[in-house]
Amino acid sequence: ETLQPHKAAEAERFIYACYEEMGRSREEADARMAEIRRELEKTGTYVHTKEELEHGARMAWRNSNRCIGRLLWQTLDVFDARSITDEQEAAETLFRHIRYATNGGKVRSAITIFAPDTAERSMRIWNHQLTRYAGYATDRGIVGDPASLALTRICERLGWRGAGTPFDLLPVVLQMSGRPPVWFELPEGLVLEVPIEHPDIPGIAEMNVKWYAVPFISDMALEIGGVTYRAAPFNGWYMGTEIGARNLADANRYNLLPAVARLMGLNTSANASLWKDRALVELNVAVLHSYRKAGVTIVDHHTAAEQFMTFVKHEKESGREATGRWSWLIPPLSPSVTPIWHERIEDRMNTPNFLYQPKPY
Ligand code: HEM
Ligand code: NRG
Repeated sequence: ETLQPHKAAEAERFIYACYEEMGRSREEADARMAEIRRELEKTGTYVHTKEELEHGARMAWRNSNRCIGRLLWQTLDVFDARSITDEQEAAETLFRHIRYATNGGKVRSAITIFAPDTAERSMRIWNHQLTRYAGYATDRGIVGDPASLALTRICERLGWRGAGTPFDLLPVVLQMSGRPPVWFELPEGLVLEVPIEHPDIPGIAEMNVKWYAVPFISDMALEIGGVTYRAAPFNGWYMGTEIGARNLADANRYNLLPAVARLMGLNTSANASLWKDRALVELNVAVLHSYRKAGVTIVDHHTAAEQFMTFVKHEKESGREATGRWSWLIPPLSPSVTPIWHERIEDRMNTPNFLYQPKPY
């Protein structure tokens, strides 16, 4: 096995850090490393214990430099799905995760971890998120989420047909190694959605815009101690600006700022009227108001930024230095009004972590 020296080194760095954080003795870590070395020699890989998997996933969240929500890294619930080799069972496991995390709106952070790429059979999830809206190119322009154009076409080639509304939930597409991809429609009623309305601009509700309650990132690889889990979908809850300042506002997404500005009676012909800025604020007010009214967990960017500063402080107190990518941590609305704007933070990559991986399609 040519990968073994690298893998042993990665395993060693993870095991000693993990066991120390879990309050295990040096002897326990030594014994575990000896066992891992024997397993590596015999099989070329090694299998994490449940607690290594659980703490490793939490460390990966803690090390996610682009994430502002890391204060709560220790609260991540970890579901072990490493024994699943069947698409149907995998789909049901994903639906269970969605139901557990959504929790009627009181969102719980969770991750489901499928077999690593070293397993006899491993899986890839083709979707970027478990729940996302389809995007269709029509003669009258794009309907739905332009970010989903490519995956939507692929789903259609696989035989899926959406209703053609701007908010059709895509099916989940799963591929086991050595097999063709299989798609599963999300069960009716599984995905909680929030109609967007504004506390005092009635026209906003009439736009009939909605968003799903919970983001489930499903295309990143989870790397723990030299082992790569390519299907490890995770979720927390939304920060309002992700929806109000990006998904609904970006010109190449739902592009709602001109419509909101018109509802507000703003002069959209003069940049200097700041119509985009004013519409952006009200759209974000609407998102936070709507999620709150629907009883769905969401955090505003000011609170999230304060929580992030607390995370940085806790890390220092724990003898670690928080790392982060400033350009992602500052929110896309009023960034200089949050404490992160005035902070210096090092963008160093620690492991365990979540990594981008090549698209399977
Ligand atoms: C990125 C907030 C939970 C891992 C982000 C971003 C935000 C955010 C605002 C930037 C997204 C963007 O600009 O597209 C939160 C909040 C959470 C939370 C409010 C509430 C609990 C989690 C959890 C994990 C996680 C549970 C993993 C276990 C990540 C990763 C990224 C990220 C890996 C980078 C994604 C990418 O590069 O596209 N988070 N997060 N976050 N978060 Fe969190
Ligand atoms: N901006 C994306 C979601 C990225 C991850 N954000 C989180 N993650 N909040 C969007 O759908 O708008 N999380 O695990 O909670």
